[in-house]
Amino acid sequence: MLQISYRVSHFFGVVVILSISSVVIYWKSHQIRFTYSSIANPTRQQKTGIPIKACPKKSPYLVGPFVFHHFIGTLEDLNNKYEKYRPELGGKFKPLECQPRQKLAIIIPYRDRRRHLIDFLSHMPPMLLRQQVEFTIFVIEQDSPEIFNRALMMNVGYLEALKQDDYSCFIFHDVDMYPINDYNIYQCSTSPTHMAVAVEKWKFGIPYRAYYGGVVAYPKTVIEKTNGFSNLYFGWGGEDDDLGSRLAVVGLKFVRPPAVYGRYATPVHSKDKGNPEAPNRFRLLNDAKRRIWYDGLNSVVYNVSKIEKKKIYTHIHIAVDRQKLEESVELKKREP
Ligand code: UD2
Ligand code: MN
Repeated sequence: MLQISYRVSHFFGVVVILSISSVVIYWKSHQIRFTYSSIANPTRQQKTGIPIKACPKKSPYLVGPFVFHHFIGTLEDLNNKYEKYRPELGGKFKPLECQPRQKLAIIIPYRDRRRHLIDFLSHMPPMLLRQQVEFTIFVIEQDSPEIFNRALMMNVGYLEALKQDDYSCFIFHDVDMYPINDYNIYQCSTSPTHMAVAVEKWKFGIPYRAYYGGVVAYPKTVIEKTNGFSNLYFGWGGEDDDLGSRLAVVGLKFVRPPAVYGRYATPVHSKDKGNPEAPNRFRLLNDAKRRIWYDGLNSVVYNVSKIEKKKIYTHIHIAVDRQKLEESVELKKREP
């Protein structure tokens, strides 16, 4: 990409300076600079200080299908791999060649999946940079010993990310799902989007039509409308269907990318010890539509035990008191 800039110079002769990335012409009191930059060396444009244009609607760097590989190495190796993209502390990545259109927070409900997390952190940034997206990955880890609660970690991730920056788009993401086509763009439209439509563990399909698990993208406005997500699904299952019910209550429909784009690799894994099937999930689902007004962002309670701003992502540790949380939801329900 070629950029041209002009400024007044204190030098009065005629000089032409050539370098690999730029040509600078000094003529009388004028300085004209022609700069060439490419995504392969994204730091150049930052140094020039030239104001950059809005990113195009479609990134020129997309490659279509690509393969998921396990990463052999440590988090430290990944830090080095991404140094050239100069993420801000906490892992805020920005395309350096243009001004992104949205600020994306990727929220990962998490506990004790280090191998999956390293694979995620290895796999995602290159794709997101090709998509010219500004993004931060937030890993929201629920402290032990309470039973894992995925949707609760989604609420917490949303609230905590907004304390860090004014994100406009939120993608809630399983740590063990890896997109394998970069035309599946990690941005929000005005509608909520279910992105995982061709999932390897279901032979690159979905288990049922209304399925809403794995990866969903919500603009901030939609999360406000649905009062976030339910706080009450402790254990595996049900919470994804609950998300779908909330949308119906506020009169919204989710959209999906075409199946050729919404493809995800999903490594086989066993069930986690701290996440047994939620025994009350069918009962909760039965009144999901009524609970939306009092079970969500307006009744969530939690404590942040630690925030770690790592080089390439932000790791937030959360302590949950189930009894307090359930009481808070109950109190909200009784409010006139
Ligand atoms: C399915 C859904 C998932 C969710 C879940 C039911 C797919 C592809 N995914 O996933 O979206 O609805 O069923 O709750 O259909 N996690 C941890 N540590 C734990 C437990 C869970 O990090 O101890 C996180 C992690 O991000 C994981 C996600 O929660 O990817 C979903 O849990 P899972 O992978 O055990 O459930 P799975 O694969 O059946
Ligand atoms: Mn899984």
